[in-house]
Amino acid sequence: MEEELLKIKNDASTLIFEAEDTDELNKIKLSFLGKKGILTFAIKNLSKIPIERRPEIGKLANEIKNTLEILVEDKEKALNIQKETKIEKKHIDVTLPGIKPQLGHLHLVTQAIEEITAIFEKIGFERVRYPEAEWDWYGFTALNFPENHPARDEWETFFIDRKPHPKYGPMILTPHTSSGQIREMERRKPPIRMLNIAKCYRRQSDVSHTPMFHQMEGLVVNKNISINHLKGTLDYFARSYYGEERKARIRPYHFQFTEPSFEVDISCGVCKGKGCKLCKEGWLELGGAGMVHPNVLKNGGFDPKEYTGFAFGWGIERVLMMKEGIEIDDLRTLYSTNLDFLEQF
Ligand code: FA5
Repeated sequence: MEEELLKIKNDASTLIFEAEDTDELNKIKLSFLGKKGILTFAIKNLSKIPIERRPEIGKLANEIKNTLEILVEDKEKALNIQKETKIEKKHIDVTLPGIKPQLGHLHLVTQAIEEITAIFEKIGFERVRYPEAEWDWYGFTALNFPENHPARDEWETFFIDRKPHPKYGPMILTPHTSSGQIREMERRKPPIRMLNIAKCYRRQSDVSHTPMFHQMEGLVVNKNISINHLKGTLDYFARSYYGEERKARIRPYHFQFTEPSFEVDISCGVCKGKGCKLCKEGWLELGGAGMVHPNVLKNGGFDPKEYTGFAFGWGIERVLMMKEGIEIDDLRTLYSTNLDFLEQF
């Protein structure tokens, strides 16, 4: 019985699909779904199958009936549209104004990525991308996170269900672009000027967090790199991206993979650093930065006595919101299909 029903479904779907006009479609509809139709007959015969199989087969028969009805309805619409356009073609009025096709545009996060990349490329940074499915080694261990250290929890990581690598440990969805630091050091010799912009994933979803977001990571490694180079780069970015009059400042902070570590602030564009409702004390918080930890340089294959470096890592969504001067009520809107919101940018 099951096979018979599936054959009816296949036969009917093919015929509906191939119908060339509504008359033909109606005939097909009648021959399968009409009072004396093949499917109607099969459904009536359900009483002949053993009682214990009846609910299952009955459910299948109903699903097939619904599917065929939907297929007929869709085909009817398609045939009608075809008919109308044929008529229109016959009576084309060349004096009527044309219908302007709707123009799309890049998503605002993509726009921001392109702009930020251009800014850093001007001062010699190279845009790279590293795997989103990453080994624990690159995401944590090589970045100076001790095994079982609670700091790992802060990153709320997604673990991939597969056998851990004997050397690199479990596979994860990268929770930050800092995983690119070690990969870049393995790939090339100094001078390194890396800009890694990529998707990151964390087990977080609320008004200011999305499970997938973007980070931009800068890494510079060479001989004699100091905090001055970091500060100069931050000021250059603040001026280029936010506006000539904007400045950056650094405050002490803690990250496992940088020493010393900083939080980076950008002077507020609304009150010009005086303090207002948007910023409170004249500064807006951008994200983290610091001098590359000697252990990280070692794990990347460099001698920390010979080389030093700086790194910074910020959320693109945050960087972008600060530029637009917008506080998005719910960050998740960025990745929704809410066109009313997205079309504004
Ligand atoms: C880091 O991820 C560090 N790797 C940054 C870093 C790099 C420090 C290099 C020093 C040197 P943190 O967890 O604070 O740090 O994340 C950085 C930024 O990513 C945050 O300020 C925020 O803007 C963004 N971010 C983090 N989680 C989410 C999320 N779930 N949704 C949206 N943005 C997020």
